[in-house]
Amino acid sequence: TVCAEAYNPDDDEDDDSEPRVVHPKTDEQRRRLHDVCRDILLFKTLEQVRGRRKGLDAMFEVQVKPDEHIIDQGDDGDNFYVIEEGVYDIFVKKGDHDLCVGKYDNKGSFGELALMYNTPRAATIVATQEGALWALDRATFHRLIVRNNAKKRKMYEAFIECVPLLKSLEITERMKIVDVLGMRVFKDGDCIIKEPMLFLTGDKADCFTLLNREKTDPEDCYFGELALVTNKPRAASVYAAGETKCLVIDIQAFERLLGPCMDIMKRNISQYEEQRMALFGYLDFYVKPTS
Ligand code: 1OR
Repeated sequence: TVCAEAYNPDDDEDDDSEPRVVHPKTDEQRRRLHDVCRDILLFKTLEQVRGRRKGLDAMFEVQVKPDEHIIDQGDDGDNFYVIEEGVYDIFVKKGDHDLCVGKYDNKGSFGELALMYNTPRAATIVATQEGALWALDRATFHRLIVRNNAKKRKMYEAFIECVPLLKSLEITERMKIVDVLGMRVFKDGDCIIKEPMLFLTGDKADCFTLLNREKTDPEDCYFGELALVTNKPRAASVYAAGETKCLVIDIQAFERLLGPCMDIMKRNISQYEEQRMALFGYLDFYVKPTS
């Protein structure tokens, strides 16, 4: 069994030679920002690397008006956005039309793809009402998140390779999964997966969970099957025995990155009999997402 290396926070170099962006905030602003960023997975692994603080320092508040385009598909990426409030439609070009493919309802984040992969904006984001966002500039995003991603790739590469569901992905695709992994830590006795599911905001599942119990002895390293957190009630509960670290993937982020990979996985089904069961459960969910 191969498991992920433990992360050593001392590895984190603090390069003060680089300009640091700080937008001063009132205590009240800081509190609000802290609240909305708490569940943003991209920030989750930064918690251990001082970077989170820098990220929050650099963020600035943006008030938006109804019908305002926050992002236009095809543009260069300027900022990453975290939603404080408001409803935002997501449009993707299909032929001459802009197709509405989803929306953010008062939570979540967007605008990471262009910054992470140096690509044009992949979708258009339009405010449907007055709202407020927190923005993080491209340079700071790059310094914090993209650099952190390189470390995450090293840390979790081996672990990800062991997850049957993800085995059939190309290495580059697997690495993209790593980019959107976040870490959640549970204390002894905490219920990780229960009925109804954990990681539910409201009553809807929005994360996958990969169990990654870090132990000194790699042979003792345990990870569950990829436990897909769906809206369906689970037969079993999972409790943390000792401190347990869970790698979690935001389902929306997964879909954004790997929609096309589903085809690849489907193609491979016949070759990977063992994966079949896992895949069917997953694909079933993917093809017919519960609303
Ligand atoms: P960006 O920097 O490319 C647009 O700027 C943002 O819209 C993008 O980052 C994502 O954060 C967000 N496909 C691509 N980008 C999406 C999508 C999406 N949904 C939100 N964004 N979808 C696939 C459509 C074929 C929708 C998946 C649910």
